[in-house]
Amino acid sequence: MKFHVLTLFPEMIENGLHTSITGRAIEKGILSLNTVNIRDFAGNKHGKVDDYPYGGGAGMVMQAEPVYGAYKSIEEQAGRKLRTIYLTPQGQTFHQKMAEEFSREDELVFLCGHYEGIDERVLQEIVTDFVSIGDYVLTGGELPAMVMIDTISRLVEGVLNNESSAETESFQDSLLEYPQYSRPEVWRGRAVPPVLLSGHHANVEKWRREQSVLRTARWRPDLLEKADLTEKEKAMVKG
Ligand code: 6GU
Repeated sequence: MKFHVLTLFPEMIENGLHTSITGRAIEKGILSLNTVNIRDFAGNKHGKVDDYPYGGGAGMVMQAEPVYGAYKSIEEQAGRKLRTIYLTPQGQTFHQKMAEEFSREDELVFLCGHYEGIDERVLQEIVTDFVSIGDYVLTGGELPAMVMIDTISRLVEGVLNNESSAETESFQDSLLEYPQYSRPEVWRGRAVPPVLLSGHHANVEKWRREQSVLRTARWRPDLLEKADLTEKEKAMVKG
């Protein structure tokens, strides 16, 4: 999978993604990361890429031409039009199913805005998907692009070494995960739940399922509507 990122801050993207699991996958050649500095397409010697908004108002707007030039350089390299995601609070909210869909592409372009946004005309020309990562406002699209790339990356074959990791996903968006414990058995007076030390696999699975249901009811009751609960579990979360 090849990720292209159009940004004024390529070092932010590079530093973030050349780390940990995504970093290793890039080194192994399973993922590829190509950052393009929009400023390199400024078309003036000062590298200026923004200007005042028509109609007035606060802040600056990123101009169409530098963004278009940066996008075109990628399109020419790829030899075809590519799915192009603009990170914006005005987009559709990102979710796991969307990540699964994007993970089926073999090349994706991410466009990161700054200031008060990007000239609407270039967005209409090149963007295929408008995506937000949640209802809060960030200073730019770089962190959201990294969030999306990280989420998509772990769905790509070979990025996680763990073969069962893909199967957890399917239920990840309907119930929260159960709590995990490792050594020591007692830490600062807090013991590991005895069932986890029992060696009784069926009881462990039963306990984990119950913990998932209880946690979801406590912290994300909205998810329970989609979750496939038994009658016993429904009674448990009511009472
Ligand atoms: Cl995609 N961009 C910005 N600037 N803020 C956000 C966002 C995106 N998603 C949530 N907040």
